[in-house]
Amino acid sequence: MTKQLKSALILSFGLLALGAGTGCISHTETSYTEPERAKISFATEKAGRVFYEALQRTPDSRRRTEKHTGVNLILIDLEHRTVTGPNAIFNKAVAFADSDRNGEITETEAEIFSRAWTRDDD
Ligand SMILES: [Ca+2]
Repeated sequence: MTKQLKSALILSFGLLALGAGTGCISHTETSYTEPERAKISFATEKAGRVFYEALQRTPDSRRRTEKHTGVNLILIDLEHRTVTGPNAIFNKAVAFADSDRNGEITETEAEIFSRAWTRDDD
């Protein structure tokens, strides 16, 4: 073992011991985003009611989206969370329901959306 390698190992163990003894530097930052709500109309009152009732029954796993990014070094732990607001789930639901992308949800589209969207299996 060369003298330089020995020095590097001693320095590494020293840093590890310092980190274990004093704790790591940890920083978590959270930012919130709220996209603009999608514009949509409903062909009938029933289409709107079916759509909104299905949206209300949205499983918890779909209500909020979070994205984590992190960097974890020996003594430094940095994390950034991005939390997306409720408009994101509304926009996702509209994109799912308005299958022909004409900006209007029909009763048929709302019924299909209602059956598919409220399953909690994905
Ligand atoms: Ca449509």
